[in-house]
Amino acid sequence: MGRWGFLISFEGVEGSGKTTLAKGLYNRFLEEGFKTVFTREPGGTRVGERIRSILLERDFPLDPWAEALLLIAARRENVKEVIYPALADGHIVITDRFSDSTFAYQGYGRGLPLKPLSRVNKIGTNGLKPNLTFLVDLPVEVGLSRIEGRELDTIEREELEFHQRVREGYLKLARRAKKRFYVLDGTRKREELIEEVYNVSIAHLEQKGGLNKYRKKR
Ligand code: Z5A
Repeated sequence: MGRWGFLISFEGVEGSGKTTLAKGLYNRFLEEGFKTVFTREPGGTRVGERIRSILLERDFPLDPWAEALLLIAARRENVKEVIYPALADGHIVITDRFSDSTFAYQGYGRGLPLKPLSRVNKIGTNGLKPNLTFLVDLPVEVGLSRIEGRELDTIEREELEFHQRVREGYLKLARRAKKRFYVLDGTRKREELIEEVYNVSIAHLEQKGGLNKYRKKR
């Protein structure tokens, strides 16, 4: 277990800036000589990217459980092929979305019951949970206005109330797991946010085995 790495997830509604922050943190870690891997959900593997296209580029309705099961299947592949091997090799793994997305979107957004969703999700994750989750919170109108003008995917085209339920759901999840979640105000400047995300991550890594454990050998 001495070599076991550290898993950081980024969560938030559309246009919250979580991808910008996740990639910003990843690049900063690389510059500082940390062993780090970036992945995203749905995606991260060949099957995951195909599932992503099915879900986000579809123009046909899909049963909410079918949607959840496809997302969890993609997660299982990502955990098995990318996340778990990198953690076993002592890397810091940064994932743009993870299980909390399923609870927020399919649970709170689509209305699927959380308990069974959580049980099925456990098969996808093999019980793996992030060590640290950044929730980038902001009013959904602000997030949606940031992505205006680009071609919207199937979930982005959902009604405003759906996105509001997702935002509220995320905030409930964060209140329930205060130790793991760090909530950021996504309306702030991105440079400031990247700095904060980096400093908070460093503090957690120091507590969990010290920084040298995660540095590349020179
Ligand atoms: N989904 C799900 O339902 N269930 C699940 O279990 C999982 C996913 C895993 C794809 O996710 C979809 O999958 C998603 C949920 C669903 N819903 N949809 N659609 P995704 O993460 O790939 O897609 P997304 O949420 O739509 O991401 P996004 O639109 O790329 O947004 P973002 O990652 O939050 O933001 P960004 O790309 O970093 O930034 C958006 C824009 O804002 C961009 O122009 C930036 O330059 C700008 N930006 C970023 N930060 C700032 C700040 N601080 N100020 C001003 N402007 C900023």
